Amino acid sequence: MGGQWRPAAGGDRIDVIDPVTEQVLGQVAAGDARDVDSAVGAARAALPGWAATDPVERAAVLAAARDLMVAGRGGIAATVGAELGAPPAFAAAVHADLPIAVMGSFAALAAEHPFEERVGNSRVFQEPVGVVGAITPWNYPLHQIVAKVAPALAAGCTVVLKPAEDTPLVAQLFAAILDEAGLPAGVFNLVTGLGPVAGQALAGHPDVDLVSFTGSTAVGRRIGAAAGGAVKRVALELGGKSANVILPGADLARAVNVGVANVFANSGQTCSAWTRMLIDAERYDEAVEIAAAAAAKYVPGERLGPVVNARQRERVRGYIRQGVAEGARIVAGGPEAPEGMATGYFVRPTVFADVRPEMTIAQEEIFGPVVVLIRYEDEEDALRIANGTVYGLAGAVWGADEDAAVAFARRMDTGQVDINGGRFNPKAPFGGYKQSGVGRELGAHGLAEYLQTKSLQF
Ligand code: TXE
Repeated sequence: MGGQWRPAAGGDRIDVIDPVTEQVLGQVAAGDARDVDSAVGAARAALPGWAATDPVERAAVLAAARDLMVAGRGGIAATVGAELGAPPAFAAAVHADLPIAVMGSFAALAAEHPFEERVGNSRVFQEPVGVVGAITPWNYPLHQIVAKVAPALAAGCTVVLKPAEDTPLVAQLFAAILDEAGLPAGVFNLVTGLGPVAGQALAGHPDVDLVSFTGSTAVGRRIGAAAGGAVKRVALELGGKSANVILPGADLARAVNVGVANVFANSGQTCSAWTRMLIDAERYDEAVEIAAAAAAKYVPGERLGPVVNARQRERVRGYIRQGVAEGARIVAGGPEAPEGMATGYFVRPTVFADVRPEMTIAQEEIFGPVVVLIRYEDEEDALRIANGTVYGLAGAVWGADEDAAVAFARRMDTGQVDINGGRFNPKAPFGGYKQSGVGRELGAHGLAEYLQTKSLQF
């Protein structure tokens, strides 16, 4: 904070555990309300200077940070690989390359964005919201950080980040990168610590102007309520239960294989994962066979990493047992530990068939390698099922006729839909309908979250 590394005010530290070996990887400071207060003070002090910089100057710092991330790609991948247990290829291609792409896109956007425009007899200015409190989860540790910090810095805001206690090491690495990129002291501040201690202190700090949170719906709801009470800006990226709708004419093998891969990537710990696969009754049995075969390729400890911690493992296994209890049929995987894996927070890649839309495993976010296959009768039925949860974060539609797939997607109550597979676009807005959240991340919409407008009339 304020350009300095320091221990927590209380002197406590948190162990960081490797989810593969269950051994302690390292320790970080366990910050508390006093540390948060100092960090917010540093961010407040740095705000006028940073807010007044030319956006092109801010863009240059972000571009430098992006270049340092490219140079440090191996270190980023190794760090996330260790603290999250991500397999090396996935750690590099996703946990490093995704945030690099996002940082690059905000560097470009900062340089291009019209921070001032004329509207009739007015000049309209887009000004930074102020001091941002960012609270991030462990599932895509660096991506979640960059998706908040990069637009905040591009906008001219200053930041206090409280990363997840499971994956704080890559956050430290990122802080060092921003410092090396030439970011002035105090513009970015990092407080590691526990959610209910450091996170809560940051979310409730009176001198934070905007709280941006990604995590569980339970915590997000509380943060949203507190922000409403304090009349402060809030952005929430919460859970999902996204539908993967395979229309009757679609290429079934491709849709099912890509669909299974989408869920099992990152051990199922993706808020936008297509965890409900919807297949027409006629081709349902065929889809079940393809999905079960696809799951067999996800060998725990090789292509499939562990989940992040013991609590998540127990939670995911509990959902699998619940699915069985409610009458769904396991066609791959199950609640037991994977064979021969006594160590590590591994869960067997699991495919459920005969799932009814109202079952717990078809309604609640499991956040593990579990996909449920639901049968639909016709397109209206598919739409009803797709829209029949409290969430609305993402989804997929597969169809031989792209226009028909797009028409279906337009009727889905969800913030982002991939058509026939889709491809990641760092400039496309990402965020939830319904209880999946408030606000958008990435691209110009993501930048707008960190700006407020002022108009001068002439
Ligand atoms: O999340 P938490 P958990 C979902 C997913 C998962 C479940 C539980 O379903 O199984 O949530 O995960 C901080 N005030 N997602 O318990 O606790 C915490 O320190 C302020 C979906 O790990 O919400 C961390 O930095 N902050 C999701 C962050 O919140 C608090 C990603 C997220 O942790 C806090 C993660 C408090 N009282 C989990 N308590 C997604 N949308 O991608 C905790 N935190």
